[in-house]
Amino acid sequence: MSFSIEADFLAEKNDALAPALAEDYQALSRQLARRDVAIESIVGAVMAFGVAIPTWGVGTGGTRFARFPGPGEPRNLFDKIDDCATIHQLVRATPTLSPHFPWDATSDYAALRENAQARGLAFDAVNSNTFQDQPGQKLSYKFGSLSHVDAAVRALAIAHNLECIAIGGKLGSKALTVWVGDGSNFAGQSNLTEALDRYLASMREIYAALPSDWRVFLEHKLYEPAFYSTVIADWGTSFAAAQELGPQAQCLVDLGHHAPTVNIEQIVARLIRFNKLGGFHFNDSKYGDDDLDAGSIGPFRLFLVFNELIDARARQGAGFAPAYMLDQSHNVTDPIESLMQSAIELQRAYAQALIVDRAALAAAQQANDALGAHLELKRAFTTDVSPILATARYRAGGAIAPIDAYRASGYRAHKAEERPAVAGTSAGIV
Ligand code: LRH
Ligand code: MN
Repeated sequence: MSFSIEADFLAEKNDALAPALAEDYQALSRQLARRDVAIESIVGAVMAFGVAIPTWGVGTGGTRFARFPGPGEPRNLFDKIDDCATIHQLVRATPTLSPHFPWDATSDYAALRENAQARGLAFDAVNSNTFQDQPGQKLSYKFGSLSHVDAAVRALAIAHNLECIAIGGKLGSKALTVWVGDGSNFAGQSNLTEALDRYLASMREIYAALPSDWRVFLEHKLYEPAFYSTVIADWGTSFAAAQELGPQAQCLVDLGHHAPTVNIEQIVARLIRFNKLGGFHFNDSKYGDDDLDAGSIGPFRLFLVFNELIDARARQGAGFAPAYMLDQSHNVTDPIESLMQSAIELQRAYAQALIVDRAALAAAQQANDALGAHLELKRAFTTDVSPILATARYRAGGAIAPIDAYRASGYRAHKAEERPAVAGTSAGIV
């Protein structure tokens, strides 16, 4: 029998914490009421917030140097669904999975979909992978994929993306995320313009295969695995490519895919303004594409991204629905704990962005009151909205203190028994 956390156990844990939470909630409710903020509306919005779990983030991640698997590693997508169901059971904010192929390849996608649905989960965007060669693959992606100089390699990469669309269709997905590591390590190694044109020609074939209600997300990245030039290196190239491809093509912003000093919230605002913001891969970073837990390095920057999203929603209305997904590598933590806390940090940034006094902010901006305007954002960012987040979880049947409940449940120890450890060390992200 596969262990799962019992509802009674959770209720017992919550009962012990509920009185203190109610007290903290009342205090925050009074504080926000003085600022004309109806706390109940924020709780409602947080309860409706959802972010997708990256299936590749449910197991322990690694770097090119090494990966140190933890106990009870998920062995396949069904184990990952069990872990994702446990994450959603406790935080009530992660109702979808974003799968990656062929890492998540299986024989029966209908059964997979049913299994996920039975656990209250659905599938968000599917991710293709033309940045690794598969065992027995005749043509290599060593020198690129969709932009490769060899038409046969490009055709292979195109076919893989079409296969991902077909699989996604069986899973109920409505979007394909295309990130390619294509680029060069030496000046002169690649013709920078011809490489882009080959990429665009390949993407046109993938675009043509999209069902009418699907989107394709182009994911830009400054560098890695290429270290001199990258075909889709920045938001400008991604935007121009999406513009050229058509209305179903949009840009995906992975927070770790920019130079350390780049103003990402402004990139988000620009992509929104030009109706090309498709979604996010949330994570955090200090140096490169570190894939650290969202909000663990720069929570203010994460808040500023959500501040742009709320500003845009006020402008664009309900139709504005970027895809929210996490994309992280959990090298030294229990992935379930990191994913739960990361979902909570996104909810925190979202709730704080919702309590910004937008009228006061606009007035200060209009008056060129630089500090006044800044302090309107800081006031929201420095508001401890934890009682709102815990209340949203509690009302949705989750855990008031998810990590404590998870640790007390012994879930990981049970999984270590159920899932025999895989011998040997490895390297790489999965
Ligand atoms: C590339 C990336 C991309 C995924 C991969 C796992 O760095 O962010 O989104 O395909 O990580
Ligand atoms: Mn990503």
